[in-house]
Amino acid sequence: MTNALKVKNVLGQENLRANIIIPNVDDDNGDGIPDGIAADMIGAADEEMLQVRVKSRVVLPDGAVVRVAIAEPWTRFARAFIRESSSGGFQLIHGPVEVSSDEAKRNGVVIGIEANDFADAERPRALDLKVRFETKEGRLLHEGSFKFNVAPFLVSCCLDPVDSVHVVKTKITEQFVSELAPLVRAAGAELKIFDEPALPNHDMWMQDAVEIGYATDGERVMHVALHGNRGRKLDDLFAERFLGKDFGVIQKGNYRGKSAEWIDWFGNLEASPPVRVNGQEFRKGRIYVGTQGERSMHPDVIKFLEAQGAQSPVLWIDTSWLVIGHVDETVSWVPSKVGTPYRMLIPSPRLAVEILKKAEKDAPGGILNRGTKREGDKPGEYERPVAEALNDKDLMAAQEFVQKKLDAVRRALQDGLGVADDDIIEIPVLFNSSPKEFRGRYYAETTNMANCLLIGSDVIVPDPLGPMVNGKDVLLQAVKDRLEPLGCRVRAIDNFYPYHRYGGEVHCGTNSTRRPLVAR
Ligand SMILES: [Ca+2]
Ligand SMILES: [Ca+2]
Repeated sequence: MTNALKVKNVLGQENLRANIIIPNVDDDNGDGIPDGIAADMIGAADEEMLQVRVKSRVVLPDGAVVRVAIAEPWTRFARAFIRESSSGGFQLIHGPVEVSSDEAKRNGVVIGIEANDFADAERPRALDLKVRFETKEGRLLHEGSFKFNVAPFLVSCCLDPVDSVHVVKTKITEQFVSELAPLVRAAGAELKIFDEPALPNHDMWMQDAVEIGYATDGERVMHVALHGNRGRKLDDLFAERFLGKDFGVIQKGNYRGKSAEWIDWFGNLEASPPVRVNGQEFRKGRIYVGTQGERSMHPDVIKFLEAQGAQSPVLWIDTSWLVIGHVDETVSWVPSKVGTPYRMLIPSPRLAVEILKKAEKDAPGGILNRGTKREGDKPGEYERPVAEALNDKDLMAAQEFVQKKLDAVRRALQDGLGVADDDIIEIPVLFNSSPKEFRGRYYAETTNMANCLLIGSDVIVPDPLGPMVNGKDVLLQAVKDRLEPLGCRVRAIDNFYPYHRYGGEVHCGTNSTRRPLVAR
C-alpha cells in the first residue's frame, strides 16, 4: 500500500502508483495544448493521471452509480476520470456514472485523477477526492474520501547534471555560439541552439526568459519551465518550443512593464545546492532572489514558489547597488570532490585589485580587457592599461564600495544558507559605474567569472582577457588555481562582445535543462 490514508473500512482503496500527482502540464501528443486542459482523453491513460482502484465491500444493487468530486480549492484545477471496463479507456466524469455490480465486485472502479496546475498561495498541495456510491434513486450506499499531494515545482540546482544547454543565436551571438558548442559537448551535454528569425538581435538573454525546474513523484520526472515575464518574444517562443512530452510549461505573474525591467527576469532567481541552516534542512536547495529597495521579483512568482514549500522561504539578497541587479551577478556554485560537496563563488574586487597590482609589478604594461576594442569605443572605455586603471582614484574607490556591498551579500548568503567560511571562493572581478547612467549602481568592468555556466564539473567562465604574466592570464589563472584542486575543469569563453558589453555574461546568455537526482 502506498497510500497512508485509511478509509474507514467503507471503501477499499488500492493505489496503482504513489499518491503524489505530477500536474499534467506537459503535452504528450504535441498539439501545443497542455494535456491537463486538453479535451477529454480517449484510450490509454496519460502518465500524469494518477489511478486509484476503489472497491466496495458491499454488493452494489443494479443501477448503482458512483459520484466523484474534487474538493475545493482544487475543483477547477483538477479532473477526475473513470476507467471503462469495456474499452479500458478513461472517460471524464461529468456526473453520476453507472457501475456494473459484477464488475465492481470483481475489479472495483478505477478512478483517474489529474491536476492541471501546481499548488499556489490559495491552493495547498493537498488535494481531496470524494467518492460516493449511490443507488439509482440517489440513496447513499457508501462514501469515502482520498487525499493526494500535488508534487511541488522545484527550481533546478546548478549542481544537477545537465542534459541540454540552451542558447540564442542571433547576429550578435553567432560567434559565441560556435565557440560554446565544443565546450558543451566536451562537458557531456547537448547544445540546443535557439535560432529563430523572428527574434530581435538583442533578445538573447536565455537565462532571463525562462526558469527551468522540474516536478517529481519520487520516481518519474517532468521538466517544467516557468514562462518568462519579460514581455519579450523569446519568452513565448522558447515556452512554445519547450512544451512536449515530459516537458511542461507554466506561467506565474505576467509582464509588469518597464518599471519591473530586469528585476523580474529569471537571472534573478536561483536555487542553492542542498544546505542545512540552523538545523533546518533544505534538501532541494533554497531559492534566493535579488531585491533593489522597493523593487523585487513579481509577487505572484514569489507566492507561487513559497506555496511549493520545498525550497522556501525565499532568501532576499540586496542587489540595489548593481545596475541590472540579478542575483546571478553575485553568487554561483561549483561542486567539490574535496570536503563539502559544493563551494560558493562570489566576486571580489579586493582580490582583483590585489592580483592586478602584483601583475603590474611582475610584468609592467599589462592590458585590461585585452583585445576587446571595437570601433566607436571611447578611449579607455573597455580596453585600458592596467597601470591606468590602478591609478584611477574613482575606479579604486568604486572597488572599496562594491567590496563592502559584496561582503554584506556574503553574510546574507552565509546566514541564509549556512555556508561555512572555508566553502567560499572569491573570484576576481573589477566593478565600475557611469557618472551619467544609473548613478550609484555598478556593473562588472572586467568579466564577472562568477556568472559562469556549470556543466557537471566543467566551469565555463567568461574569458577575463586580463593581463598576461609568463604567458598566462592572471585573472583566469587565479580562478583555475582555486577551482582545479576541487576537481573542476575551468574553460574560458570570450563573451565580451555579445554579452559583457550589454551587462551580462555566459550564465545570463544560457539556460540548462538539468536532470535532478531523484530519491527512489
Ligand atoms: Ca501528460
Ligand atoms: Ca535562474
